[in-house]
Amino acid sequence: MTNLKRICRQEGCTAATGGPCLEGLSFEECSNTSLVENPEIEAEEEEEEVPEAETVVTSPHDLGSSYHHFYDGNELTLDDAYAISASSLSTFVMIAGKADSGKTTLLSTIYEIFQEKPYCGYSFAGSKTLVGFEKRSFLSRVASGLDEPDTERTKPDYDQKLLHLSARINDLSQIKRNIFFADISGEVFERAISDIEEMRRITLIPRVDHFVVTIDGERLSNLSTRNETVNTTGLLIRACIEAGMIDNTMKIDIIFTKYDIVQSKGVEFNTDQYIEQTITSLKRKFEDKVGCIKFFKVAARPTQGDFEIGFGLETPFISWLTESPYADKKNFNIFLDSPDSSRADFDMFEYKFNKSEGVM
Ligand SMILES: Nc1nc2c(ncn2[C@@H]2O[C@H](COP(=O)(O)OP(=O)(O)OP(=O)(O)O)[C@@H](O)[C@H]2O)c(=O)[nH]1
Ligand SMILES: [Mg+2]
Repeated sequence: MTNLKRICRQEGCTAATGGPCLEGLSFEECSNTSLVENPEIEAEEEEEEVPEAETVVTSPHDLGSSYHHFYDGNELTLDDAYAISASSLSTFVMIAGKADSGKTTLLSTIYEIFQEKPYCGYSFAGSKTLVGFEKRSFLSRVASGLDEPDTERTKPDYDQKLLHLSARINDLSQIKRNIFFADISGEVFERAISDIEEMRRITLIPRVDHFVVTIDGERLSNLSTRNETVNTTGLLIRACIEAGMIDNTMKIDIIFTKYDIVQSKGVEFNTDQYIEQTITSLKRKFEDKVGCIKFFKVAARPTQGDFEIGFGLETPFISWLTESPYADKKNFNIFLDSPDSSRADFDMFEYKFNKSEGVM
């Protein structure tokens, strides 16, 4: 495109822009007119030459505030969980224990009960990980055609993915609460017991509000497996303490799972009495090394006797949902009292993160 334009120096004449010449002359004849360089066209041409910058999006967050992050329903990363936790009061729970001890079943049972009715005075208020829960629950469905309900084995990796649930108190007197569960394979914990470096790879442990350890009631109901089962649990807690993963602020819940089996097959071997001895022994060993240690007998998915689904799970669930040792700390009251209360949990997790990284 040419960059010359017509101009006319005669005041009031519009001939240069296509109007009539005041002198009645053609453009070539009139001495007031001339062709000069057109800076606008030059600028346009320069702009055209510059290739449009390519937008490289490496993260959804690069898209700015117009971007809406949609969760695919699978387990969450820590980053996702922190973002969600900033929206409401939140707690993080880790379920640890030997393989097959019933860890995943605890979580999928809570989810399944919530599908049908309010639980412990709370109603289901959503989940960002419905697919994650469904994957864990589908084997237990009657539709699966299995004689006995089962749960998919959790994959033995260190990729610490989280399941999420929101619940709101039935009278709506409080805002909804988030609860995040880390469901890690028992094989990972079994390896970590004998290898402190493996234990340190489970980096989520120091950041959780509740550290839950499952002890398999079925194995306690068998004379040949009960001692090894209790010893392994003690070793697991000790290994966490020695690796610096849990300290004297951590709330530990010990759950004796499959309590329906304890009350059927286990009766013959005084398994209830054995459980009481185990409680005394674990309290003696760890009470002064952790924030608090509590014990529960649970039949999350009973197959024996008259137990209802989720037997004994209410009390621990309510404490997981509502109690955060970090919220009790004085230095967090400033966040909780701040006008922007949504920051409270995020700041708590930042605190916990810094603490686990040794920054504080
Ligand atoms: N009878 C009975 N069986 C249960 C109960 N809870 C869990 N189970 C069964 O115990 C088996 C193992 O349960 P999971 O929840 O998969 O165990 P896990 O600890 O997650 O196992 P990993 O993922 O391999 O570490 C499954 O067949 C469950 O159906 C219970 O309360 N009663
Ligand atoms: Mg599992």
